Amino acid sequence: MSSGDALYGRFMKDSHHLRPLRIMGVLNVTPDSFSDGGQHATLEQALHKGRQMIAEGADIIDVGGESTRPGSAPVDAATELSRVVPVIETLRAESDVVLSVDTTKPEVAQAALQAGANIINDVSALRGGDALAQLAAAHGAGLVLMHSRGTPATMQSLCQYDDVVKTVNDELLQAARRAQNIGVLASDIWLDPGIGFAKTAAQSLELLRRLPEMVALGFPVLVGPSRKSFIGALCGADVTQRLGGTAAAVAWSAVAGVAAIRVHDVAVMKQTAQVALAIARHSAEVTHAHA
Ligand code: HH2
Repeated sequence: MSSGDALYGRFMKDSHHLRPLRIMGVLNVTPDSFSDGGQHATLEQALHKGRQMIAEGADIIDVGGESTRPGSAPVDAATELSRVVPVIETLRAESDVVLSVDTTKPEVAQAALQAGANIINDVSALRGGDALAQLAAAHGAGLVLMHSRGTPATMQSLCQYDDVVKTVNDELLQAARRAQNIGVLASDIWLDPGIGFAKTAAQSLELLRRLPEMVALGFPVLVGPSRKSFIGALCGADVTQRLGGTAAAVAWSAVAGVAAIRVHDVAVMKQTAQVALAIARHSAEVTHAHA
């Protein structure tokens, strides 16, 4: 039995780990994102999708202006800014929903925070320097630290780990300590294993299986399995046909105790997480009562 199994057993007996779960809806204002590229590339399309996800009950909308899929082309800051800032400004004027900006560029993060974003979603976990943590600290914003290696051009050749879960957890903890030293509150730091980012399908599955080990680090955990290639590798499903696989990963992650799940299909995944949590809570209570 791995330490992940032991932790999982302990968590199942302790209903307190099943804290409220937030659904983060993905809003890619890009022409080339891996599953929805070009679908919300204009301001009107992006706002339509954002409003739809808010109506479906998204707790957070994650606005991104640069694809990070393997092989994607880098985008300059001016282009990224022009994609995300008008969307954030408009949604902020219309709604109290929590807004995050998916960027690794400090100038984009700064403009997004000024436009009303509440969270910086950094898929490089501060590999580019301290600037994103400094901005989060100065604005009292949340900071997502997602594990990745290399760039979209190189990440698929960077999947060598002895123990992928231990390495990812250690590296994220180091980044979190850095952010705390810069002044970001521990409760504002979210850890994310970076499903599919410099991870094989087997490694992504292992990170999901042992999510309770990341939850046990004490920071809120965010996970983004939605439509990703590990589902295609398992089921042979095209990127447009991965709803069932995504739902399985969402149910599992909810029960594992994550604080938030990043998804493209908000309504379906919110329901999936709600039912999974209700089942887990009930069985945890029953286990408790008979312990
Ligand atoms: N995955 C993607 C992008 N940003 N951020 C976090 N915190 N966690 C993730 O798992 C994550 C992320 C990739 O998905 P998507 O945004 O749909 O695609 P693309 O990068 O091609 O725009």
